Amino acid sequence: MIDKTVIEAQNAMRTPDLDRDFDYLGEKLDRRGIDINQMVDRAKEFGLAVPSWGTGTGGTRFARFPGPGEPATIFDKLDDCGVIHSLTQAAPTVSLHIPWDKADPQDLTAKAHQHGLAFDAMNSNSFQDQPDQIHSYKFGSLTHTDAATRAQAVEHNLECIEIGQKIGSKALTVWIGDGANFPGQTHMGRQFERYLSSMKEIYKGLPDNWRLFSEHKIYEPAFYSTVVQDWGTSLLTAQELGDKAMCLVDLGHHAPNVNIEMIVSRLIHAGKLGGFHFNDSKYGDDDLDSGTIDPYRLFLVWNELVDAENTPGLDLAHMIDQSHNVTDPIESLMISTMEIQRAYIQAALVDREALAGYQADNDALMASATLRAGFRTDVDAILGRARLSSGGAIDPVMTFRASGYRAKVSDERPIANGAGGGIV
Ligand code: RM4
Ligand code: MN
Ligand code: MN
Repeated sequence: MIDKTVIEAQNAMRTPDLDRDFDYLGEKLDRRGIDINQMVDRAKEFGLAVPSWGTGTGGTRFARFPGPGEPATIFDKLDDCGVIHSLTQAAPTVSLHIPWDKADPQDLTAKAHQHGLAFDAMNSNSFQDQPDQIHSYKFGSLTHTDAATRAQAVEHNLECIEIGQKIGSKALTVWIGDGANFPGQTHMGRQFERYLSSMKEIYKGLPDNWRLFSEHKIYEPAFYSTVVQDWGTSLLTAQELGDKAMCLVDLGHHAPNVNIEMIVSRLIHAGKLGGFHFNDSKYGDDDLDSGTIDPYRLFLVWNELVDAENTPGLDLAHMIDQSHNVTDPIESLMISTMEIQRAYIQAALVDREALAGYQADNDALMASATLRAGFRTDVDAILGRARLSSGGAIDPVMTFRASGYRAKVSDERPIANGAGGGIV
């Protein structure tokens, strides 16, 4: 994969600067009563899941422009995920999408273990028709008016659980595109009832130590109404299903300016926050790299999570869900991994006691300044030191470029077809 000697040589070049930056930041944090080494430990313990589908070049509904050396199989994708983890040391798991990633479970686990990886949540796909499929999802899947079509979609989700059990996954994420393009096209109430009864069938097949994540999204592919369009619907679903059902928040699935951190707070309050799909967006479900458009919002989400980190039962799945249309997907996923980790550490720096005091005194100015002090702190040296001491790269992107990995796999992997649009 990535030659250890390349990582070492790259790190050797950067270690003197890192050491200086680290010492200075340590001194500054000390003045704030923060032990920098504790922050390094936090950064080292942090881990998230990479989406297998994010390792390929994405596209819009207009076009897709493939890059060189794209992964052709799930095993290529796992190799790429191995690279991301070896350089960042912060992405130890992979989230699979079925049927895109269907393969012999033993081969999947063998390949994952080779890279020190494990599997996070399984993702079902009833938003596309597969070649061998009997009933079409054109007019819906879990909510379709036809019982046989719903049963087929339920069956598919149960199969995802079955595959997941064989590879050590413990969760299923359900996102459906069902909805309507025209007012009057569907009866919104009855459609939701059909959704709930299908989800109950899936829930019945969930092993005891598994969780079912319900993922909401405001629109697309349905443009008038979407069945699970908001966190309210997602929460209703999770509450109706039972204890193993939780809500998953994809940061890109809200209208612009929606206060996502407040949604996070509400779901924590309800005991129903299960996990995230991290990405960034400007207009809709843009699936841009995390922290590249609105890093402050990412920080504010993490602020809620750090604030609630000792909540009994809170066990979150941190996953990325992005589409990389113009960048090298490995580089984008590494940048996102580090930006998510950065927001987490910045949130951990917030002086929560002082913040609570200012909130109690209604000192709005100092409360917001206390919060921003975390966001304004450059924690690069903490992240770099965490990676270095775990065997990763101080600068993953530059090390990746120096490794020649992309050129090497370009020679080995078949050239991807560039014609169509779409996410994968
Ligand atoms: C959706 C949603 C799902 C993802 C698909 C590919 O917009 O974010 O999580 O599985 O895209
Ligand atoms: Mn998602
Ligand atoms: Mn999405």
